[in-house]
Amino acid sequence: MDKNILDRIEVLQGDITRLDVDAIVNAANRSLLGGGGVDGAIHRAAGPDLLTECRTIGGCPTGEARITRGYNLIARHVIHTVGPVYSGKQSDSPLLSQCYTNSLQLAIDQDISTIAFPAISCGVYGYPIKAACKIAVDSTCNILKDNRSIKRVIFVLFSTEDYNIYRDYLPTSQKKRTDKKV
Ligand code: AR6
Repeated sequence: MDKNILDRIEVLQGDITRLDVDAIVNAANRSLLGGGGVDGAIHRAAGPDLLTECRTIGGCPTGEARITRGYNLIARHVIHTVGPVYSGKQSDSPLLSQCYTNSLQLAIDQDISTIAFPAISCGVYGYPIKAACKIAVDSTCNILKDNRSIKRVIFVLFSTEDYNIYRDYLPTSQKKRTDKKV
């Protein structure tokens, strides 16, 4: 992988709601009206105004992304995307890839230069973390290779096990930057 691309990618272990970035990505459901997991954590941290804005959007199809303000979050924006429910079919992987590419494209369109992703679909939606990690990193690198406006992409993993999978997938040059916790 191109060093210029990898220099803009980090892996952190911790709570995505605490990050100081232009946008954090939410692993939402199609209603965009909140739920459990990272979605619940983001709504709790952002406060009720986030739900009020989400109600005006009218939902989001799987693989697409929508943007709102961040309200009480440190992050200025939330990009809500809807991952696939893992089915083991070939259609899962392009849909998960679209979550990353559509979120990044939205960030580019909105002049967002720092963005953090959770492991979309890897909780309640059951996507195997190793396969999802490869899709997340490869899809992101594909966008970054043609783009200069995104300065920093952070993959935030809740568990040590998931964090180690991402760290192992990224090349050695990146590992020195991945030993932080938030
Ligand atoms: N920071 C970072 N990662 C987190 C956090 C956090 N605060 N909390 C959980 N994770 P999930 P999905 C990780 O289930 O699989 C919701 O109800 C978690 O460990 O949040 O896309 C929505 O409303 C896991 O690795 O999202 C949908 O109905 C990852 O975030 C449904 O769940 C994603 O787990 C979406 O399911």
